[in-house]
Formats: sequence, structure tokens, C-alpha cells
Amino acid sequence: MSQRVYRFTFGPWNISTGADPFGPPVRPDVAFAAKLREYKKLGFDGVQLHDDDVVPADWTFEQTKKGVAEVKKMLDGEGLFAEFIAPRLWEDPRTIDGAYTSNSPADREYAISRSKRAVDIANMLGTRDIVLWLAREGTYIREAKDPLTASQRILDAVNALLSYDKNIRILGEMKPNEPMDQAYLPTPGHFLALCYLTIDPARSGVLIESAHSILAGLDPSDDMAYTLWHKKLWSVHLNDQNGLKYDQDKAFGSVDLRRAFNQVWVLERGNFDGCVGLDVKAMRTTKPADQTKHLANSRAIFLRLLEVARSVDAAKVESLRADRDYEALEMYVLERLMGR
Ligand code: XUL
Ligand code: MN
Repeated sequence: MSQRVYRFTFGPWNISTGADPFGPPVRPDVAFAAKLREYKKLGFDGVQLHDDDVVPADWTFEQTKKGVAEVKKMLDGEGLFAEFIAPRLWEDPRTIDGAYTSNSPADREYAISRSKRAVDIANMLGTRDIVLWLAREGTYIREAKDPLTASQRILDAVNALLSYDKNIRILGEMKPNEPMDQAYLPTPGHFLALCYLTIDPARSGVLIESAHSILAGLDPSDDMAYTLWHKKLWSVHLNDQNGLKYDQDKAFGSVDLRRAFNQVWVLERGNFDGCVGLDVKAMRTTKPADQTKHLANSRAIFLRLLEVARSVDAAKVESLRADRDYEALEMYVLERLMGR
């Protein structure tokens, strides 16, 4: 039986002030350095970063180089590695109408150059992975952009980054809606198809977030299985989601333990060797002293479900499948989940 050791990561945004669209922060801001000190204590190995989690986006190249070197020193000091850099292409005024798919040529140019700068930061931090969450590549009204042109523009942007640096990998993190009404390339399957059209399919893959698949009405473990089968699942954002509403980023397994189990089971069976990233939010009601509990809990649930996955009797599962006795198979899975 496999005894692979998983590496756990999360982003600094997962320790947050609790602000939401309807109310202000309810917890004091935690400094970046203080957040980094929490990682090892919580059992995490690496950090996922937006470009501007590392250094402000408007710094010159010289300032950037110096700032990134300082962050690298902080990471090294904590024994942490940077898993990926994600250009934050959704806050600057020049990304109001989208980044790569904006109708403004100048704004599209801004998005590409900011993404190239994220590649530079990745190199300085010693990671080759660039995550693209295409937050604003979509529309509020369908007629606002031409979807044929938009698809080509996303492909052109990915190609521009792949040719800018021959070593980096691009991981698309797809989400069907929010902030846009409807996103282009709304699922991992859509981005996967684009991967094969890029100038280097071997360096084009996906990061799958559980909640994003659920929002698309899909089962996250099936999305993971499909992309694992393509050998293109290079990272995950595990979390949970209570139905079709805003992106909730709930603690992993907190809504549907069986759905969470199926994700862990497929990652284990599929020999997933990326990092186990958790993209989870503390509840707004959480007191400052407890603001990392959701991270520790999500990791603990993953490890508990891993024990369950490793205890599954594969021969028994196969024989129940062969016998088409799915009632017994379901009961077997539920009993394993209840510790029997
Ligand atoms: C958005 C989302 C982001 C990305 C990082 O829904 O999941 O946090 O994971 O940019
Ligand atoms: Mn995410």
C-alpha cells in the first residue's frame, strides 16, 4: 500500500480579517511575517502566493528584486517553499473589463506585462508554477465581448507566458462564475482543451478547486480524476461549498464528508504528486485567537480521510462492482466513513 507523504500549502489570504461585501473587517490584520510563522506550527510546508502578496505591483524591477529577496529570506528562515505565483489580475482599474479578454488593447497589454512580472517573481522565489485564476475573463451581459475572440485571447496570453520563460508551467484555476456572471473556460475540462492548443502542452495544466467544480454542478473528484488521467492535475485547492451560491471556501469536508472522501481517495489512487493546497476561509464569527483553526481542521480532515482511503479493501470494492451490488458498496463506504 502506498505511503506517500503529502505536502500541504495555503495562501496568506486564508488568514483574513473577515470582511465581506456587506461588512467591514472583524479581526485585526495579521502581518505577512506573522502569518508565515503560523505555517509550520499548523503542519504546512509551503506557501501559495499572489504576485502582490510578495511585493506591491507598482514597484520597479530593482525594488521588486530587493523585495522578493527579502521574502525569499523569510520563507527560507521558516523552512517554507513558494508553491506558485498567481498574478492578481482582478483589482487594478485596468482589469475592470477583464484582463486578457478586455476590450481595451492597452488594458490587455497591462495584463500580459503584469503576468510576465509574476513569472520573474516566481523565478526569484525558486518556483516554476504560475496559477491563472481568470477572475474577470467573462461578461455581465453576453453581448459585451465576442466569445470566439475571447478564447483566442486567453490562448495568446498563455502562449505569451510560455514563450517568455521556457521553464515555467501554467496552471489554470477555473471557476464558472463570481465575480463575473458567466466566465469563459468555466471548468477544468475547458482549460484542459486549451492546454493542448498551447505552444507547449507539456507545461500547461490545471489546479482544481473543490468549490469551483461544485459551483459548476460537477463532482470535484471526477474533475480531479479526469485531469489526473491526462497527467495534468498539478495542484488543488481543497475546500467545501454548501450548494449553488457565492464561493464559500468552507473548511474541507465540512459540508459533505463523502464528497471530500472521494477527492482524497482519487488523489491517492491517481498518485497525485502536487501539493495539497487548502483555499479555506474562517467564518466571519471566528475570534482572532481561532483564526487559523479552519486551516488546521481542513488538514486534519484530509489526513483522517486519507487513513480511510488507505483502509479501503480494493478487492471488496471490485467484487461489489462486479456483482452490481451498489447498495452494499454504498453501505461499505458509509461504514468506513463512520469508523467501522
Ligand atoms: C478565487 C480563488 C482564488 C485563487 C487564488 O475563487 O479561488 O483564491 O485560488 O487567486
Ligand atoms: Mn482557489
